[in-house]
Amino acid sequence: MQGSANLNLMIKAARKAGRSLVKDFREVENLQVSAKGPGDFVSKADREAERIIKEELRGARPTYGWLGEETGEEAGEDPTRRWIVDPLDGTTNFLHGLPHWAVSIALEHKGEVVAGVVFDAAKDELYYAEKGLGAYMNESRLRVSGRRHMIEAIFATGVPFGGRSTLPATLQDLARLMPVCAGVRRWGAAALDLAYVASGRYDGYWERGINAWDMAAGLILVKEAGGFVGPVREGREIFESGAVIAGNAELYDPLCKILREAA
Ligand code: LIP
Repeated sequence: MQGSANLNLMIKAARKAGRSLVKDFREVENLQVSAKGPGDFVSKADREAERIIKEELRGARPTYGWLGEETGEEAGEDPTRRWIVDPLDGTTNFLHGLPHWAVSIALEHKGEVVAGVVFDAAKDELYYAEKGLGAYMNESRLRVSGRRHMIEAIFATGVPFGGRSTLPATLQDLARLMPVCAGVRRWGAAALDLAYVASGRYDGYWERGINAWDMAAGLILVKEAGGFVGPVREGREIFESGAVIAGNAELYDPLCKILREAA
């Protein structure tokens, strides 16, 4: 795919941050056995990845706004464009030496995500999409799955941890969905859950209580791969409500029905 200059810039930044994280990830694997554990080290790795991305993106496009997990929100001279960045999605996996985490970078224009990059650096899988140009993983075009029956479908979600208020609703979702599908996975990285819906590995995904930076890039991957995305509660904004549903063309509606009834 011949992407725009902005997409190429995002890919360059994601690869650079990914290289730094892969180096740190090897160290984290060693630190598991230390008494102190890898907590502080991982926070540093996370912040360093955001610094690298910010330097690349803001260096090249100084007028764009910024929303990053580590450094928060900064308005830009151009109020119509902003980067939405999670330098390390799946931090808990990274911390525990589990190779399932990603760099996530999105570009929003006039409130709509127009380009997204999710880089799974540990597996060297680069997912990217641009509005109207399709979604890709490395060189291959992505399509959502063609499964039509809930009972054959695998869905992903995130189960809230650490006393988060969205836990009861998520448990209710699971109680309603699990008996009628082939399984639910909880792998701990929303950006990759969405990338896996885009690539047809999962048939759908939903999660409550997540942030714009966890999902922004993944949402355009799903849409450009022929899938659908929407809020858990009809009429709400996805980013503002922090609750999202994504699915292939056949199962998005039945999934929404189950989750919205539960809500
Ligand atoms: C995480 C998500 C994960 C979700 C967690 C958290 P982080 O992002 O990707 O799927 O369940 O609540 O938001 O904190 O690793 O960037």
